[in-house]
Amino acid sequence: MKLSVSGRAATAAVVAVATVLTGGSLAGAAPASGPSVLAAPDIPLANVKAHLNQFQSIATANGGNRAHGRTGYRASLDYVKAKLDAAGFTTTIQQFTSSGQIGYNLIADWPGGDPEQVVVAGAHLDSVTSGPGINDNATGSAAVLETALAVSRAGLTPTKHLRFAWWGAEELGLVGSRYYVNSLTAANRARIDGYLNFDMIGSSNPGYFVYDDDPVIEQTFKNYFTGLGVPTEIETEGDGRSDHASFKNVGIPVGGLFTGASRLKTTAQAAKWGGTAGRAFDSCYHSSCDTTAAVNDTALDRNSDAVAYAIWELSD
Ligand code: DTR
Ligand code: CA
Ligand code: ZN
Ligand code: ZN
Repeated sequence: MKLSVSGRAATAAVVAVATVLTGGSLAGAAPASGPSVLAAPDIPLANVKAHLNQFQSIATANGGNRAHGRTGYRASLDYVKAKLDAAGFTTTIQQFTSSGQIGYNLIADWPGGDPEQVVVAGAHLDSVTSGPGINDNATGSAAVLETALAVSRAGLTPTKHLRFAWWGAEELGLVGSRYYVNSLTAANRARIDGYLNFDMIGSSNPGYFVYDDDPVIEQTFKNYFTGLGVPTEIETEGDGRSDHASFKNVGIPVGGLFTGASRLKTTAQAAKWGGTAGRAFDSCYHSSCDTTAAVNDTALDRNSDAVAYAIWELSD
């Protein structure tokens, strides 16, 4: 296990939990002594939703989707890249071919940190052809983007090197992420301490699922939700059905979050999380109704904050 939660991170965790418990802002919450530790920021839901609205507009202007090989995919990538470039990231577009069409991954490195210890957070940016792909997966794409922008706003100087990624052609079978992993040298693969995946984090009838993979990553997410008082369950709807599998298959520790797809919410799950039993977590999964109207704001907000929390903790 290569990821660890250091003393610095543990101090930050105490600050973060205290902030959650008091409901207060971070102002004045810094420790009285010791190194200057800053807790992960509260990711503004409005900023994440603004990205969703942009992805929705891009789909609407490009035939109703943001799928691999379609103009809405490249427009989505250009939107994310422009935000990252303006925020000081070093961005790279990686091109590949799948089903006879050109696809792209976008990689954004935050300058600094130990190049021998790299933490990667990613989300697939493509939709299916049948709809705009807002819960699947503008939500993960927007949360990773807004976390990257928060890193920039904070001027974060993490111990580890931070990398953010948006994958192409996930819907064709994890094509972009597999291409990325296969293109890494053995040495560069070994430098990746962990990969965090976010695919569907604003389902309309949400569950709070944490991937049961690397124990340190899993515990980091669980700690965040425990601080919120929100129970979680292990993700079981499709182990290996998203881009983390590309990393896991070559031995890289992985983790992630998920609010559910086409599986039905049980009575017990509705009792603990609210919502509707006997109904799909996302009844618009892979449909034309996967629009901004079908996103649960509370789930999106909690999960976006969890992304930032994990990035702050695991890069410390
Ligand atoms: N791969 C997703 C949907 C999906 C189904 N099960 C899981 C589990 C964990 C993450 C994602 C998923 C899609 O893009 O369609
Ligand atoms: Ca928030
Ligand atoms: Zn999908
Ligand atoms: Zn997806």
